[in-house]
Amino acid sequence: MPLKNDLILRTISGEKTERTPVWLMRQAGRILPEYRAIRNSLSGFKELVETPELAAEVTIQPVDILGVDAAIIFSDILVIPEAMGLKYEMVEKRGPHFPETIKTSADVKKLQVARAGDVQYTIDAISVTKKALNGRVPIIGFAGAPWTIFAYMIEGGGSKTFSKARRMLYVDPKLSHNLLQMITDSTINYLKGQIAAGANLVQVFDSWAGILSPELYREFSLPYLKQICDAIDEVPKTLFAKDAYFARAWFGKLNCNTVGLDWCMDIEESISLIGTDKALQGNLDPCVLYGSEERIKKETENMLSKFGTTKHIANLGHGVYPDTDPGKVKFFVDCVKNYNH
Ligand code: 1CP
Repeated sequence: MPLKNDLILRTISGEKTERTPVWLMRQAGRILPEYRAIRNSLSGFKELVETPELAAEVTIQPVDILGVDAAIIFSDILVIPEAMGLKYEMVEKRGPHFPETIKTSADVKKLQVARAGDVQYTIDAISVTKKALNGRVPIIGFAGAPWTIFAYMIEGGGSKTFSKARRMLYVDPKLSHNLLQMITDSTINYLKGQIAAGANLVQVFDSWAGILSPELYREFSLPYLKQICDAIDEVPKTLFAKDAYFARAWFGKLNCNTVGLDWCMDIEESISLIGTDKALQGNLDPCVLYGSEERIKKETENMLSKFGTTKHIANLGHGVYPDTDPGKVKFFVDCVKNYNH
């Protein structure tokens, strides 16, 4: 079915579009009271992720309510470790927790490379979303980057330093590479499954890129990102690596179409490091949305003028914070839509 709004795809391909497209990282499931209403009627986060009709419903909410130019499928990056054999729990108000973690090569041996069918609920959620959207906007599929997934599997949950995960890279590089390769193969299978079900583009989140030194990043993250980019050629690929200042020039050489920037990355400097072949996505500080409408407008327009008229997808520099007023989010979206370059 042809897309009615394909602004994002045309922007990625380099076309000068009628306006800059806009969506927000973590737009589904954080800020909307309509999301909380559904979420509170269920046993927990996982029930929502694993029920395709409901996951589709919360995926579409921001399209209806905020008017964004893409839907990102409602799921989590942690479905991959679970599909590989490491179950996660989502603890209310605290975040993810893995009762078992990876400590030895014997633990790695117990895991399997996941197939797309091992995450059938998200594949099905994409099919249901596709049908319900009826071509209104593109669907973004996603996965965590191998390093970020590895970090949760070793650490067992969120952490400020992920020091157990970083320790593993020094203490047992062989185990680390084996596990990273299994995650990479699983991620490729999973993304291909999402694309077959109807994802129009995919994004890889390397949320914990910034805690590695450039040397470690080059050895333990970049080669696996490259494998993913090279394996996926059906749809455009976006790479978002938080705090990875040192990696921007390397990303310019990867076989991806779009690079996401966080708000601390200078726009002009990023363009010169990454080059003009890639589209760029981002990068407003999510805290701008706590400001007055006047301030939001000023900051948004400043960002839009710096990125210029082509190859830019407006977004925040990381996920929208949960206590942001949805009215301010809508105001941001409208500022982008109304801006005349
Ligand atoms: O009960 C709840 O509602 C739990 C909150 C929640 C939600 C709504 C979690 C727990 N995950 C999600 C959904 C989710 N996660 C999406 C859905 C679509 C969207 O809203 O855009 C996406 C894209 C993610 C991706 C994700 N999960 C990332 C990468 C993006 C990023 O923000 O850096 C990461 C690191 C996670 C792990 C995770 N899941 C949930 C939490 C609280 C966390 C972070 C844990 C930590 O502190 O390390």
